[in-house]
Amino acid sequence: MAIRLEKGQRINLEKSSGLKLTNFCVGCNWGAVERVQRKEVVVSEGFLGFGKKTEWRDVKTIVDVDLDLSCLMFDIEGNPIDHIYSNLYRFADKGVGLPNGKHDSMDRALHHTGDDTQGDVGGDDGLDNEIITVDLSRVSSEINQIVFFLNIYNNKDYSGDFSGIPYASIRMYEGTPTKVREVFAQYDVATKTECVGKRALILGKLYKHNGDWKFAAIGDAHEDNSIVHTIARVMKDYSK
Ligand SMILES: [Ca+2]
Ligand SMILES: [Ca+2]
Repeated sequence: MAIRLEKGQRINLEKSSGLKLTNFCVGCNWGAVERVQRKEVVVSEGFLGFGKKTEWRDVKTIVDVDLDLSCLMFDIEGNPIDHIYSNLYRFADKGVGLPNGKHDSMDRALHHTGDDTQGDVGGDDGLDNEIITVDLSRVSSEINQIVFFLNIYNNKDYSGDFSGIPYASIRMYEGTPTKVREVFAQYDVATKTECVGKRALILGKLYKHNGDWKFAAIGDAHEDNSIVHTIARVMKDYSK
């Protein structure tokens, strides 16, 4: 039975079998927004423009929703060591003082499966749209905490908040990006009332305590308009 995470909850990474969870996926699943609009559509072209017929119909349009799952790694003092965020973020040329996005951690313990810029179309497909795979046994010994967060990328299609997305959830599970074997813990985002007006969510962090990895569900929502703001926030407020 998967743990339903609550804000502020801390859990041991121990399965019901007693074994430790070391190899798992942190995945985010969400849906594109479907809107029904009343539109005038041509039902008959007629002849040379004469006799053209139109009528008003309900037309379904899909609005792409681009959520971005990312993480930052820190040492025990809270100094940044490494990062994973979409490689579509090219900060190095823009003078914002952040490195470009990348999908692999330097120690190869974490890997991002790639930037999904749309969300599920036609309903929940049961799979996560962006996933960071984690192998705790390979995490560099200097890394003491890994903070996961989620942003809504401000694209031309969707500039709303989490509450406007049909569903968005985060989970930790065993399996692969295309096959979920066993869900360990789950956290629903879009249903949280505190996410109204918010475009960034600090999900939680993996942290080492007396040599054991644990997970703390943070669940703090913020209004950040850009991942740049969220990265600065994580470094300042969530790195220790
Ligand atoms: Ca994305
Ligand atoms: Ca999905």
